Amino acid sequence: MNDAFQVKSDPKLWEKLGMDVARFSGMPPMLTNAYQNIFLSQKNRPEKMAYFDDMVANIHTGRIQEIYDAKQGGKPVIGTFCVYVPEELVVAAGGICIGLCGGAQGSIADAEKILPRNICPMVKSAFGFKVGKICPYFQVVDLVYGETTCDAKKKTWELLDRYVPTHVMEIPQMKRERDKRLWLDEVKDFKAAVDRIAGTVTDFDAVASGIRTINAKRAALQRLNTLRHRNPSPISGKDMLLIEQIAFYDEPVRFARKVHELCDELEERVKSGAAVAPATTPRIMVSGTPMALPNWKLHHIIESSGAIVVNEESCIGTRYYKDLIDEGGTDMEQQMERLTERYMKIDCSCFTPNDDRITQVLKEYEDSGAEGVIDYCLQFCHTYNIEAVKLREACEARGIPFMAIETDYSPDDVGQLQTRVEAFIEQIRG
Ligand code: BJ8
Repeated sequence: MNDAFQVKSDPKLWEKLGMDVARFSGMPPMLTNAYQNIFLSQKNRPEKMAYFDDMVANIHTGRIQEIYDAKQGGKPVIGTFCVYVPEELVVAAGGICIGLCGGAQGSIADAEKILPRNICPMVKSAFGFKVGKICPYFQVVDLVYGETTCDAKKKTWELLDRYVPTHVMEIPQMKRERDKRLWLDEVKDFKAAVDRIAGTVTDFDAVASGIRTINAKRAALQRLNTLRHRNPSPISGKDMLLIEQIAFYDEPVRFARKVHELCDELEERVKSGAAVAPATTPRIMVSGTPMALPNWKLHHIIESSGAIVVNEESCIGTRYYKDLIDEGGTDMEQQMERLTERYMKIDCSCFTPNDDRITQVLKEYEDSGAEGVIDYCLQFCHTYNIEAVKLREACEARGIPFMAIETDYSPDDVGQLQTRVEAFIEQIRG
């Protein structure tokens, strides 16, 4: 345990961002405590995790200051809620793209003063952060870009627009040729909107550079995910999830460099046999809805129950980095088409049919050397919840142990989930 670790505070900066400083001041100590218990209590962590610990220590200060300074320098800062919004085009315009999905219970009461209670906790958490003025990222963005992936999101954006300018990108729900054309137009509209805020028109070279930068970030995560699949695992599932979460707010070039430094260390660990758990530890793959910061609930339950998480088939996971954009486009039109083609491969359950996702889950199960799948569904997410039926059938047909859970951010069901996870691990152990 590292008692010196502390999530830092900067009330003056928060004041400048128009936050509810008095209320937010309680957040860093709470996060410090949770981080020490969940992450720093782990044994034999890779040394290069120090950078990512530091990113958490600076989550409300140093990184916010960087973004604030960039904004003062005229760079556009855009918040997003979904991996369908192409961050390459924000980077191409010299801007910063921040994932704003909410993963905390603390902002849900703020949201429930306005929104119905029986909707997805991720939507409520994000909305509550803005309404309560208790998220520095929400306060620093110029505008947010939502999408039409699910009903809870698309209707919430209409209300969110009262608090922060909210643009909405239409994501088709099928992948036919006419849907692809619609999507291409949406991507072009997005580029125009970003360019307007940046006061520029990004040209071919700038877009090529944005694509290279984000491809490099995704490639670094691919390398890391391949290394974490080794048995015995050189890194815990919790640390991997944390890195996947940090990917949504760190500066992309620095982030990729730090991920590669960690990979270099993991390669050494693999050679020397240094691991975070013995090779006999039950290996679990998690699939399903994303886990936004600081949602570490399921991973902590699984890894405290004697198993290790070896893959996240999730948007904060492989769905974010499994595909790269073809860099061979020779004019702007081709670049946009190739970018759109890559985004069309994201297999979110908002699509119908979405059988590619079932195939992908089975592939990742094989690649990761997992011994069971836990499908994670946030409460009231109907598309993932119903898609779990097909996923269960596909897993059971192949003899893959499968468990579906539906939960939210509240600690109330932790005991019950722990019991179910322990029984599942026993089933894997045979
Ligand atoms: S591409 S998974 S990031 S939409 S969990 S808010 S769908 S009710 S998050 Fe997602 Fe984009 Fe799809 Fe990925 Fe709605 Fe479901 Fe909540 Fe969801």
